[in-house]
Amino acid sequence: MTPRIAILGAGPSGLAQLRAFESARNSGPGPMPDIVCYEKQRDWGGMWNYTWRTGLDENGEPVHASMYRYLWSNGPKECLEFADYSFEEHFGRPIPSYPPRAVLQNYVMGRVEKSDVRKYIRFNTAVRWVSYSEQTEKFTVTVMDHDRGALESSEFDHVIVATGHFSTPNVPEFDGLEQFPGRVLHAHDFRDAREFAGKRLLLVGASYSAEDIGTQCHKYGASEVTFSYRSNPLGHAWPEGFSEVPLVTGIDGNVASFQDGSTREVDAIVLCTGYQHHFPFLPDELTLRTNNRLYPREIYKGIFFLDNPRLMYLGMQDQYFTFNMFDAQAWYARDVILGRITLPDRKTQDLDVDNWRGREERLASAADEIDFQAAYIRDLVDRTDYPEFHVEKQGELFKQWKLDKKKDIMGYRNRSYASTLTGTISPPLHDDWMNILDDSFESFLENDFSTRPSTVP
Ligand code: FAD
Ligand code: NA0
Repeated sequence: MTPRIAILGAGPSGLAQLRAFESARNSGPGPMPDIVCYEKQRDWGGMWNYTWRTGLDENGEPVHASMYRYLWSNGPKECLEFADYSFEEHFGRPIPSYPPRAVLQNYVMGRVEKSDVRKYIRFNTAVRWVSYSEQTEKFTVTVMDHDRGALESSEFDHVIVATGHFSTPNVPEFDGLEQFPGRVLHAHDFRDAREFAGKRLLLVGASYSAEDIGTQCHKYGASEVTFSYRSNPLGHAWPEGFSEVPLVTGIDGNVASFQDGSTREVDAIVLCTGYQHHFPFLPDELTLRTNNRLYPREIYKGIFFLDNPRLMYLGMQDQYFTFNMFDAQAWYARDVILGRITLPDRKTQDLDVDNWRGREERLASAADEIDFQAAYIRDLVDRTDYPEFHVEKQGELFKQWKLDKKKDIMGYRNRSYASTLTGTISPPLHDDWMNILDDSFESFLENDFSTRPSTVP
């Protein structure tokens, strides 16, 4: 019997899974499973599809996108490169290390456009519910086909959840927010920094969203940016106009108070307080419960749901590595489904998870975290035919990236790094990142990038 597989989501993780099966199909004969990928958006790309919409989409589904205008990669592209598809192959020439969203999206989609996987995807189709029968050992996946306006159900032997985890906002409450006279929004609904030009902005949170939305609003003319942290400040050498204060204790009119007793007037508040892993289409017994961390507990090898390994999750970790980590997971999941890798018994799986969790809990620095995620990926890729890529070298680039940000938070995107695939050092941006206000695909790629010297760390 040909196994049937449902892939939920056609973002980078779901597409990695389609690409993994395509690669096996192209590399020789052998039975391949029947695959259906359900995607609620009208196109592939997941988080990388920009939309102006917030709240609900045209079908009444929650808007998936948390990306905003003028978003540039926050890590060097050399750390995201697929092992089987270099940036140079895609663009036909070297491009700078920090591309804007549309350029990265074009690269990620370019690989799948060259393969023949689009035919597996049912677009505009939202997964509503997944159940599992112990008797038949099959999953029933119920979806809403918005083109037909009809629910339908099908049976599968394996389900791969690739629905992302940066779409359902974590929204805390602070005293006085309901009376605040300005805009209050979560980072998930942030779209255009120009809205905040001339405004005094308060950002709650001290991670990537706060850092990036704060720097971007400064770039597009916000008059003041205040970060309020719960645990630790971002700690960068911020230029004039920025400050960091402890957690908000309350808001009175337009005056925010903080744990250190300080107060300040603000015009708008953006809650950059992270996201929840949210799977409204799964029953309790199949739901992964975790916060945003490098090694969620309930999944063996970061993929296989311990209580039912026929259910797999991709991309559920906190992420330094992204696209190539999704590949590593997808190739491994594929090989388990094809019987090329046999999963050990439950006890061995539990011990393996405990071992990785123990390591994760002892991590003391960002450099340790990067090494940890690189080791996790190495453990996966060494067991499949995923082309060799230099994950440890990419880890070293991530460590350099961390140092570059510490040195110059507003200028780190002007740096260049060498591809671990081709060895080519990226050309510099055509101007300092702070001066580039147009982030469109066309305006980025019309530059010849060879007129300025590279700034190599
Ligand atoms: P997603 O990209 O989130 O894709 C999940 C897909 O599942 C979506 O297409 C969604 O529509 C679909 N889906 C969800 N629910 C359902 C359902 N019920 N039925 C059917 N389909 C469903 N990574 C980087 O490498 N570099 C960056 O610069 C970067 N910037 C980021 C900026 C922001 C603001 C955010 C939030 C994330 C950023 N990331 C970045 C991380 C990003 O999440 C990953 O790059 C990547 O998109 C994760 O891929 P994914 O496929 O796991 O999830
Ligand atoms: P993210 O920054 O949205 O990145 C997601 C933050 O929220 C932590 O600082 C946490 O504090 C804080 N927080 C949570 N609950 C809080 C509360 N009740 N009160 C105060 N603060 C609270 O989320 P997280 O999870 O990193 O941090 C939550 C992803 O989006 C990342 O993977 C990132 O790569 C991506 N991203 C990328 C870009 C670009 O590439 C831009 C934005 C986001 P604490 O105390 O837990 O530390 C350009």
